[in-house]
Amino acid sequence: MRIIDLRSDTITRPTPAMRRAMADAEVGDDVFGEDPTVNRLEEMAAQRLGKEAGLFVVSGTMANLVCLLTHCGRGHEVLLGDRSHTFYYEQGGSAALGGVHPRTLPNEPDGTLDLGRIEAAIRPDNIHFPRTRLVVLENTHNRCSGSPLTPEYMRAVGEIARQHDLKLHVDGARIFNAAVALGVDASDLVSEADSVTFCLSKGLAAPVGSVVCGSRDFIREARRARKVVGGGMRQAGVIAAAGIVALTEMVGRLAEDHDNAHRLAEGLVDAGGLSVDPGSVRTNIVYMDITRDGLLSAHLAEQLAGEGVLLLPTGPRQLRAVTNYHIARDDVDHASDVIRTVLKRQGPPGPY
Ligand code: TLP
Repeated sequence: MRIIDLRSDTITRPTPAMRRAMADAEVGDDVFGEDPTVNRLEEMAAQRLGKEAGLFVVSGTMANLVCLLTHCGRGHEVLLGDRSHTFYYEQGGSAALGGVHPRTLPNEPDGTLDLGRIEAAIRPDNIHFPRTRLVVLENTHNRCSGSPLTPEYMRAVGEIARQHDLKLHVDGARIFNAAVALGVDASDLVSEADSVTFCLSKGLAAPVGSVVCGSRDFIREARRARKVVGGGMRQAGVIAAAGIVALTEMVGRLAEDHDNAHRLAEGLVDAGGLSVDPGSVRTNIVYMDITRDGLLSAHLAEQLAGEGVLLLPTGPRQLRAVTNYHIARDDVDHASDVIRTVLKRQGPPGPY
């Protein structure tokens, strides 16, 4: 059966060039700072994002955790979106391991946080209050249609943070998708950020890894945080080598994923039983809300899987599709045909 896996861009497998680079990688002990391939990746990543230094970590979750632990101490408050990955999907790691107090603000549909709400949430100095220390933004915003946040918006938040002596962290798991969608340099999106993380293992198709970027001093401290969470790796050049290929060869093709995502959304606009808004699809993520009475996402996903189309249920009545390196235009057309056919087969809702 033809399988079209749209559950995530994390499913991407390394390219032949990555596998060759991995086999040939020069390595050393990275905890001693002696892996030349890791060092090269860290330098390249920092340079791409306009920061002084980088730190290679195993995952986006570890990248965000290490940054929050580095910026914040116990009892410090962090302002972040109620739909942000850091709040929603990371087990509350910074609270569990670092005693960091999360304060959520509502994400707007485009992934931003209202500037007035950010300012209003910053605590004055008062013995009753935790100390506000950090603001977290996510770009692109996964649970907000994969929206890219503009350089102007990012700078506006950076300015508020600076005025109030706060730090700004950017979860840029898909920052290169944002840069490509907006036609800007990724460094323009994070010029105000004290730390930024991005994933090599999503749309860029590397098998493992994320990079944290920031000032030299920040990265020195972040390296300690990575070690205490067990993230000190040894001959990690074997995986960093794939990351170098990801950064140099895979950014340019992301526009293709964005076109395909838009095409998928367009193809589903009038599929009965689903609500999809192509206007909200700016990058590689498409959300579909089920409008058919009584139909649940788990059930629909199971039926689609039976026909070879894999989607991710992201709520009881919501599904997500993420286009990626392995998905061609023709796959998208086939997937929307399958989704339409399976929806037709559901028939009218039964009595409840
Ligand atoms: N997101 C995954 C799932 O966890 C939902 C996905 O399939 O989209 N920040 C953002 C914005 C992310 O989307 C993700 C992964 C992470 C951080 C965490 O990265 P990993 O999975 O490498 O820990």
